[in-house]
Order: sequence, then structure tokens, then C-alpha cells
Amino acid sequence: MEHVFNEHFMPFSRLPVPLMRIAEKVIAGERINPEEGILLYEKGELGFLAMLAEQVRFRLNSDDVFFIRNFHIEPTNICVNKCRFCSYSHHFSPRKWDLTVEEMLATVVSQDRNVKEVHITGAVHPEKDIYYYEKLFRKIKSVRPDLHIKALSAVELEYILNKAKVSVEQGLKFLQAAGLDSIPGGGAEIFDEKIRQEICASKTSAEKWLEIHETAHRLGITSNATMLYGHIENYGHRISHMSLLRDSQDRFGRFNAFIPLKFRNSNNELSGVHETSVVEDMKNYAVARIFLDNFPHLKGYWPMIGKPLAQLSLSFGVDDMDGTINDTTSIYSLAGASEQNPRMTVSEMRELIVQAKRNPVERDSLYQLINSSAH
Ligand code: V47
Ligand code: SF4
Repeated sequence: MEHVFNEHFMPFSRLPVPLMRIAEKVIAGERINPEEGILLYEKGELGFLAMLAEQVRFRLNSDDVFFIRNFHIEPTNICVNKCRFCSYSHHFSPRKWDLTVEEMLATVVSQDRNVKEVHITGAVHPEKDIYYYEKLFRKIKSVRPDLHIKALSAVELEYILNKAKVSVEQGLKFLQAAGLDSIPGGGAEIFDEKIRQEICASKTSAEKWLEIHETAHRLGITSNATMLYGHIENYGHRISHMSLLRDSQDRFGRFNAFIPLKFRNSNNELSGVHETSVVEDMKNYAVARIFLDNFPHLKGYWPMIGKPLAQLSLSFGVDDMDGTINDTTSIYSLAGASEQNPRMTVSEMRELIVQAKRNPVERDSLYQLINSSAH
């Protein structure tokens, strides 16, 4: 095959042959294999990775960058688990809370009517059960039937389904009937069994996490997938994690977005681990975008990396800026993120995206376009 990059295309003519081959594959729209994914992490320079990731991003989303008007509810931080990277649970946080249903409803009612989604996730409280969440979802829908409920990570779900002694399918159908629309991507961490034992031994297994998401997808409940990176894992672990997700997406195809979550090291049992550099963060976005060719969206979660780096990530394959948040999440501020009170107005969001030479698109939870001029 004649190389796409010849000697007239200077920056790439000096590329090692294996990287050149990967570039040719990506440009031709072909999938790269796990070994090639690891090679990109190990040998790919930032500009090269950005160029390839941007090819994939443009093919999937042209220059559109999505955002949603959303808010979070974190019902409690009292947790039966004790993950070593977690600064949020009552084991490490200076605050301990357990909101009442009335308090959560008051938060829902106080939101502007243009807000489209509530993201409900928190710790695994020993006394909460499936009936508690069923009532919560029904009450939310009774005051805001149009509000999309994205709730309960696979970890919270596993706990309440076991407690109710129901199958994953029965439990999800029950919650779906009460108003559950989609599932957030939390709890995936790193699927590798040895690393999981080291950082979150008592947590939902990788198999169970995937079973819950795949069952949800069969029932028409879409979801996201996360990857916690930058702690004690290596590139091989990251690529294996993404391979399992890519295979799952080939089978069921209802993951909306992949969300890399940078490990933040304040106030947790892994505080001795250094945080990754910006170069590493951008490299990770780019490799994820190239490798996960069947994930429609890649999310730059700004409450975790901050607004400036989220804006930069738009040149490394990211096409989704999550949402306006309205200062309703504390998972990252408790772990040391610079955004201590994360909130963003719609005009700020639009400006940030336009400055990166992209087209801001307000979306709903299923990535349908919202036509709204309200700020
Ligand atoms: O699973 C906890 C992570 C996740 C730390 O689906 C940490 O749209 C970094 O899943 N440093 C929960 N990360 C949050 C989550 C999420 C966030 C945004 C959007 C979506 C979505 C989902 O937070 C946990 C864990 O991986 N996490 N502690 C920490 N110290
Ligand atoms: Fe509990 Fe989630 Fe923190 Fe683990 S990451 S201790 S499950 S709140």
C-alpha cells in the first residue's frame, strides 16, 4: 500500500513505521487493535495523537460540541464501601450527609424549566433500598415529568438489587417504570481484577458492571462509561478496560459517552500518588477517541479537570462538555479539583466552545438538539 504520508508531508515522514501504519488505519476509518492502542500511549507525540483523534471526532460529530442544562443530586455520602481513591464518602470527607426526599424534591423544584436532566448518584448507603429510589423517581416525575432522570451507578444498583433479591432485569424494569431514564457511567474505575483489588476491593466486579449496563441497554435504558485513570494502573490496563467497553458496545450499542476521570489525590488513601500531567491527560483523551471508534461521544468532564483544560480537550477528540451543573456536585471538589463550586452559564459554555473553533450545540440527554435562546 502506498503511504498516505509521503516525504512531502514533513511532520509524518519521520514517523516510525508502526505509528505510520496506525495513522493510515485511522485515516481510512479502520479500527486499531489493543497492541496499537498501547503503542500510541507509549510512543505517540501529542500533536500526532491530536491529529488522529480529531479525524475520528470530526467523522462522528463534525465540529459540533454538545452540552446540556443539568444538575446533580448527591443523596448521601454514607457508604458501605471504602474505595482507596475516594474523598467523597463519610470515611474521608469532613462532611457527612443524608438528604431527605423532601430536600431533594426542593432542589428539583428550584431548577429553571429549561434544565433538562438530573444526575442522581452518591454513596452506597446501608439502609437505602430499591423502593426508596422508586418513590424518589416517581415524586420527581410528578413535579417535573419532562426531566430526564439519569441515576444510580452500577455500584448503587448492584447493592439495591441484591437487597431486593431481584434479577438485574427485574430490578431495572421496576426502576424504569418509576422514571429511570438512563444510567451514569460511574463505578467502572479500571476493570483489571488485580488493580480493582488494590483500589476498591469491595466494589462491584467488572463482569457485574458490564452485565448491568448491557441489561439496561437491552431494555432501552442508555448509559455512559467511565475510566478512572492516573493512579496505579498502566497503559495496558487502560487499553484492556476500553477493549471490554468496545466489545460491549459492538454487542448492544447503547453507550452514549465515554468519560475519562482523572484521579485527584486530595484527602484519600491514595494521596501519595502524584496526579497526571496535562500532557498525559490530553494523550489519554486522544487515545480514547481513537480506540473507542464505536462510542458516539467523548466527554471532557470540566468539574474534574477545570474549564481551561476542558476547553483544551476539544482539540484532542472531545465533543461533549457535559453540562451547566449549577454547583450541585462535590465529588471532585472534595478530591482537590480546582472547580470548588462548579457552575457554568449557558453563555459561558457557548463562548468556551466557540473560542476553541467549534460549534456549540445544546442537547437533551439523548443528544437531540434543543432549540433555545434562553441564557
Ligand atoms: O466512579 C471518585 C470517580 C466516579 C475520585 O455518566 C474520582 O455522565 C477522580 O461516574 N478522583 C463517579 N475521580 C462520577 C461519575 C460521573 C461523573 C460525571 C459524569 C458522569 C456521567 C459520571 O467518580 C466514581 C470514580 O471513578 N471518583 N473519587 C477521585 N479522587
Ligand atoms: Fe463509596 Fe463510591 Fe466512594 Fe467507593 S467511590 S467509597 S462506592 S462513594
